[in-house]
Amino acid sequence: MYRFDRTEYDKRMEWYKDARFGMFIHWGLYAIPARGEWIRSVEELPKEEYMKYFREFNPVDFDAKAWAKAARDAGMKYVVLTAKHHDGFCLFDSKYTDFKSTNTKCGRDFVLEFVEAVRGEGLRVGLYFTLLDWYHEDYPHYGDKNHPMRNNKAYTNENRNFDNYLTYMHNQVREICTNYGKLDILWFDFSYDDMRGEKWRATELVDMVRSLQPEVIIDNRLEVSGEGYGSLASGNPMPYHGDFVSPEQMIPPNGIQDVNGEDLVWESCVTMNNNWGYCAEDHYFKPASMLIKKLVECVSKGGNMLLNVGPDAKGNIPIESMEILYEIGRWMKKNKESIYGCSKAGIEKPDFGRVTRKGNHLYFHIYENTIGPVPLQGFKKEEVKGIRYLATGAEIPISDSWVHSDYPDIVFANLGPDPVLLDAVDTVLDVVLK
Ligand code: H79
Repeated sequence: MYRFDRTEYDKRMEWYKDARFGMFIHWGLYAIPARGEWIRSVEELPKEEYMKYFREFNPVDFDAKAWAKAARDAGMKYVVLTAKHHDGFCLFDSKYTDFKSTNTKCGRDFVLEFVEAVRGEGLRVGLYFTLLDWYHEDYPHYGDKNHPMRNNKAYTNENRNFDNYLTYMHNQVREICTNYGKLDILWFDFSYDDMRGEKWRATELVDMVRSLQPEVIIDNRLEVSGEGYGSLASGNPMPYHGDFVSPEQMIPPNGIQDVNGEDLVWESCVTMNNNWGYCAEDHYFKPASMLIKKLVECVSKGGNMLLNVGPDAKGNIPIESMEILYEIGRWMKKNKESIYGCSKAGIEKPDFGRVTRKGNHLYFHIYENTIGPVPLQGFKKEEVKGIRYLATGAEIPISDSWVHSDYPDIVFANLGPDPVLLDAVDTVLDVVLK
């Protein structure tokens, strides 16, 4: 019988809840055609056609240290790399397949280089591993009738032995949990239709993972991927319950709670443009200021943000992404205290922005000008020890400018000559309570 150990759980989740901000990296053969990571399925490419990218793959600029440094400079605390995506191509030296990076021209184990570089920057390291496999002969290609993988001409084998596939998949998970040192996160993707839970032999899989990596944090996609939050939320945790909920390309409107209304741990994974894998034509990047706001939104709702980059075929993170990371990093250097270790403020979201909280610090993120002094609501005037600009430590004096004759109970911050420009993110007030 499985018993959920709350103490153990809280202990292993501690660093992760404090971290709040991580980098997702989608990278593989699909960087060469440069039309996103779903290309083989969406364009129904037969195996032979996709193999051309396997023969060509030679990311001469690959530099795991550069990726890790970009993440650290952006203020991210952990990095998750696609060890294997749905196309089945392994960025690690699996002994169970030939379809791996060590068998390409470059002959490198990118997962090995990655984990070492990420740890070298003092960051936590995670591996993404998909449960699907479009390369393996025994993977049953599926889908509801509207799904592009239904009757996909690229996958024609009929005599599949799914158990065979599961053994293969479990063997590979054992490899990544054995050969690459301590992993902080295992990010499984994804369950669908009736392919969930024990269909993946999930209890056995998680037992194995935990025996090899006792402290690893696992997402909830062995159970669910967007169809509800999983069994931890339902109050009846299965042995393979996820450690965190994994909303994709969305930020939950009210954070995420279990059946008893208790806050759950969650992480929104988000792309910078509209693709996970490198897409040469997709220049529709969100501005850095918007992504900073989204990060603050996640934290203010008690969650993490995992922000994606899709390096190109040579191994470079796209210049647009580097610029965004740089901008976010500049902001994080000044304002990280309002992110790390922070969570919900427990007060109503103000019109002009959002609030995060850590202990007796309320961090007011002010995104737009109010007319006149900014009303800071959600606490009493008598409770305030002081107000500072988070970035500089400059005092916002406790003075008459706080008092508005019509609203004697509300604290107003007089930002004086520093206007908050439209779309600005750099006015963060640190309200210290007694
Ligand atoms: O790895 C990223 C995605 O490739 C993966 N999860 C994130 C983290 C993912 N796999 N499946 N899904 C997400 C959901 C299915 C999306 C699809 Fe489609 C909609 C598949 C087909 C239609 C988007 C549009 C992808 C291809 C076409």
